[in-house]
Amino acid sequence: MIDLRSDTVTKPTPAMRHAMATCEVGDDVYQEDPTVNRLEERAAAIVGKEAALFVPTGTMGNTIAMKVHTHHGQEVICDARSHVMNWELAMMAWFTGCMPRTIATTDGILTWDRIRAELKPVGPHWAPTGMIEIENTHNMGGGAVYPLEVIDEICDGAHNAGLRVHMDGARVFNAAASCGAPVSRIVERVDTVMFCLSKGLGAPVGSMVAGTRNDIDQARLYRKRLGGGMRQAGVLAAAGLIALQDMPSRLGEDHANARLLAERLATLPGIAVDPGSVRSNIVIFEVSGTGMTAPEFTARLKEQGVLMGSFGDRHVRAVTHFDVPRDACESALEAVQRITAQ
Ligand code: TLP
Repeated sequence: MIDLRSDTVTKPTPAMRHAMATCEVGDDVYQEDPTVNRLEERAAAIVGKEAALFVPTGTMGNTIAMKVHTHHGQEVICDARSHVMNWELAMMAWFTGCMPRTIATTDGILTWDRIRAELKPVGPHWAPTGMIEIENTHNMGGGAVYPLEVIDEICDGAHNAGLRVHMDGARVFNAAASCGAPVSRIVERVDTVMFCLSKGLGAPVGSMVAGTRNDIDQARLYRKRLGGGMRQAGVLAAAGLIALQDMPSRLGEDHANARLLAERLATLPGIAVDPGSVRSNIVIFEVSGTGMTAPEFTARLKEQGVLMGSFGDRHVRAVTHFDVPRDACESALEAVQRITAQ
């Protein structure tokens, strides 16, 4: 099977498995796992923040960050198709007690002007704005990448308004590979960033939340409350360290493969996609012109040995990653060609 459903499906590399088998471990709830400690220090240094926390999932990382920045009864401003709004089982409401205040966009990229129009002060009738959340790259926006100046403007505007900004940077290393700036520059002005080791970076498990020492001390307590206090987690952190060392520099290959997919898909009958909009490793395309619904399309594709994800009735997503090299992408395209020709 050629699995393009997500970059979450990547399997640990031999170097990761070796590191997992041989690393030193301790009890991380006592902060005594030397490998986890090393990963947290390394991650903080790479993103240019005071401290970082290893969490089991991106969902937990986002949930914790939003809890650190808000109080019950506030609003979180985010894009209407953001992961925190649509894919995290309402954890924002469930754990932080906040409501999302969503903004509709074409590609998931917010601007300060759009955000400013939604700010709410304390008042007798409404929930005040608690924080701003932005997603980079934007998953359902087809892997769209925030321009640096847009992030800076959002952060400056938010800070002047007394608000904090969290970046869901599940794929922020893809954003870095796409815009050519280091992750530390991308997240320079955001208050916290969550990024995943287990997506394009290929680690089997884990995400990081980074921010000020004070925020991360609080985040550690929320992680424990959520049941995320892991013990000899060094076996996972060891793979994360390899992910940070070996994988960011190769993400450009995934982006080139995504571009190839989009360019060839655009030539096939019934498929609509703008290859120019593909900036990272995600391609979302429309299949209604083929006469098939998106679930029918992906079911047919599966019969041909290719897995992609369907979103709603019309949209299909392909995500390129380490375990699907260029020749496998070409085979996937041939499979799509076969089913659109039938
Ligand atoms: N995204 C998954 C699915 O949940 C949709 C995927 O296959 O793309 N933020 C963003 C932007 C994400 O794309 C994801 C996962 C997460 C957070 C959550 O990470 P996990 O799955 O580790 O909780």
